Amino acid sequence: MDSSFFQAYLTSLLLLLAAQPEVLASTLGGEQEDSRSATCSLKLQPAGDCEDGDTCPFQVSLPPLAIQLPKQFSLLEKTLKDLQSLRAEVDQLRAVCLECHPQADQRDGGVTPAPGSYPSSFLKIKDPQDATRLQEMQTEMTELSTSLKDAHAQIDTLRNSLDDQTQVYMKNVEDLVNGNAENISRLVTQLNNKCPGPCPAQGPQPIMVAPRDCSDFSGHKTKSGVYQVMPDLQRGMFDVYCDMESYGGGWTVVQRRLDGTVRFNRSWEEYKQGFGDLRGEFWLGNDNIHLLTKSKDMVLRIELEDLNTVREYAKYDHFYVANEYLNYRLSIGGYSGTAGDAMHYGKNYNHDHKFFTTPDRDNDMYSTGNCGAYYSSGWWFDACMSANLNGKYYKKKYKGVRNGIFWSTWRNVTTEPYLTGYRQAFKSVKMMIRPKNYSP
Ligand SMILES: [Ca+2]
Repeated sequence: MDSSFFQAYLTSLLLLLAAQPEVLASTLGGEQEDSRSATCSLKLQPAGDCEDGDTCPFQVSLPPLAIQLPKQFSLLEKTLKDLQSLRAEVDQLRAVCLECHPQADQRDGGVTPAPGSYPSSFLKIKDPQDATRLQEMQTEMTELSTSLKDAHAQIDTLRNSLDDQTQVYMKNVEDLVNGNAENISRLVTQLNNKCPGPCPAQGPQPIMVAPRDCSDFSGHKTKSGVYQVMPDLQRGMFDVYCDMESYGGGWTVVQRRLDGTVRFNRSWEEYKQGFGDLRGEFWLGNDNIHLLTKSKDMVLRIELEDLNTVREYAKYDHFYVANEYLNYRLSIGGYSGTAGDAMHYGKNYNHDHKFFTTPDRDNDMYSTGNCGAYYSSGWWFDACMSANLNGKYYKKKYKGVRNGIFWSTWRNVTTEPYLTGYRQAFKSVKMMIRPKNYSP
């Protein structure tokens, strides 16, 4: 606005001067020339020599110019000043930002500087006391870190030392045990050297280990006969017949039938204690059989011979008779042999897991009678039987109640009565036991 006004003013003034320079000079001069010359100093005067022709240089001196502007121009001036000030501040801030730029990059990148590694520009703190405190904290942190590393190293050292000490301790214990074992071994050797033969009766008598069954005589008893065994210390020694010759020997015979001289129609108590003659016919006794089969895992071998001198056998790898409180319950299994598994004839005739029954003690599975009484025997009756080796001894085939020695899987034993009316009889029976792990 002011520039266009000034241009108009200048243009009109120049046009006036170019048209009538002398008139302007006289008009402006005239009667008020002195007074106006003080306030209006417009002068047009030659400046230098004229050149060829009519071109002469002139100099124009313009009077001072004062223009009255609207009030808003003062606001404009103030705004310009504010802008100037603002620009200075922006420049200052830009300079500061350029200085701060490296820290901004680090924060944006998520990188946390290590303690004590902050750039000096980052730690610029205006208050000198704060800066000192910060420096102290940095120093303390460094010292704590060093202390922590030292403690860790000490713990490792102690741990290694403890491991070493434990190894040394265990080695000492081992050496002590080995040393004691060597001492005992040396003492035993010395004692053995002092007594090369039977020791004289001095001091306590050496404890003899009693044979628990006939297998313990193996190696120094080769002849079959009656020997003493002690399967249980409380029961003490008792006589048994040992078969040391059949099938590797070491057999403890629990039952024998030979000639019918011994009656087997006996009471519970007699079957409990045993009866007969160990060198002839006998029942070893349920208590003794229990102790023998409890002492070791036993196998049972049954030898059978009929009147036609046919011999067969049945072997059971498992044979155990429980105590009297359990009615001498039978456990039998693992059959092998030639006579057939008459102890497990079928679902209705199975002697395994059956109680012992005598004519005076009914523990059988036959609900309306006593199998022992009916068959004149003591046995592990079911309801009633597919085997009964304690039946009557018949010296020939017989008719009527099948109360003789019976083995249901014997050849023709089931069909013969229907064909001939006679029942099978057996000449001899032997039941004997031996430890399962026995080796002659
Ligand atoms: Ca009954």
